[in-house]
Parts: sequence; structure tokens; C-alpha cells
Amino acid sequence: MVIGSVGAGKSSLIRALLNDDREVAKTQSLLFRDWLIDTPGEYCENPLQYRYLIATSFDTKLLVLVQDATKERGYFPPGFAGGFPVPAIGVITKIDHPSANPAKAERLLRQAMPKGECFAVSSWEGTGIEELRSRIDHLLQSDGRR
Ligand SMILES: Nc1nc2c(ncn2[C@@H]2O[C@H](COP(=O)(O)OP(=O)(O)OP(=O)(O)O)[C@@H](O)[C@H]2O)c(=O)[nH]1
Ligand SMILES: [Mg+2]
Repeated sequence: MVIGSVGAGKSSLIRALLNDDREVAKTQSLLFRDWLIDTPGEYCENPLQYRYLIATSFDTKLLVLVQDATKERGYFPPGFAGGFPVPAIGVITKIDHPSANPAKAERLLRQAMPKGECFAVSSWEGTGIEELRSRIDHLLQSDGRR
């Protein structure tokens, strides 16, 4: 399940991971897409909606926390990943962007997810996507859920 703030690049990331060439539109609700779950950024920005993410996560194997490399702040509360019943990895998006600051994005992600691997990607250019896909594949297969 992929979570992160509004416009962080979750749907674009999913599109790249699935090799889907359809255009990305604003995500309005939970979307089950093949082996991935896309979520609306609002669910992460409004604490009243965390419950939807937590409830859905019980049916997943892995949480993917997305941090936009062009943003000055993080949107997850401290230790957020620890409130979920599954392991988490972090993904920093939009590293192709001229104002991207991946090192800062990683620091912001680490507040929500002190442990776990972090990957930096550009969904537009495909940078880091292959490596991320094989890592997720490996993590999911080791549980036999995929
Ligand atoms: N430069 C750059 N822009 C990107 C990249 N990925 C996404 N974007 C842009 O960021 C904007 C938001 O992307 P989405 O994938 O819709 O973001 P989202 O996290 O799914 O947003 P919500 O569905 O609203 O929660 C769009 O204009 C994308 O084209 C990237 O790798 N590089
Ligand atoms: Mg979306």
C-alpha cells in the first residue's frame, strides 16, 4: 500500500512500477491496482482519515511511505510507520526535478520511519524504478503473498 501527501507522486510511482502508460488522475479513493494499493493523499494529511489507511493495511504485506523530494516539509507524524502492522519502506519521488533535495527528503522520511530501506526515484524518467520493483518483489515473495 502506497501512502503519502497530496501530489507526492504516488499514482505516478504506481504507474511506473506497473509499466502502465495511462495518464494519472487525482486519486479520489482507495484504488486496488494489480498488486499495489493507491491511496488519496488526503488520507495522510487528515488524522481523522488515518483509520482508513490502518484498516486497509491489515490486508497488505508492505507499506510504502512516499516523500516528495521537492517539498520543504514532511506530512507524516513522527513514528507514523510504527503504527501499522506491516513493515515499511520509504520512497523519495521526483528526483529529476530541478528543486529536488533527496537528502532532505530522506531526513523527513526518517522522522516517520526511523528504520527500513529508502529508495530515491523519478517516475518520469524511470530512475530507480527497476531496483525498487525488484526489492518489493523480493519482500513480497518472501511472504508468499504475491
Ligand atoms: N518532475 C516529476 N514530477 C512528477 C513525478 N512523479 C509525479 N510527478 C508529478 O507530480 C504531480 C502529482 O503526481 P501524482 O502521481 O498524481 O501524485 P499523487 O501522490 O498520486 O497525488 P494524489 O492522488 O492527489 O494523492 C503530477 O503533476 C505528476 O506529473 C516525477 O517523477 N518527476
Ligand atoms: Mg494519486
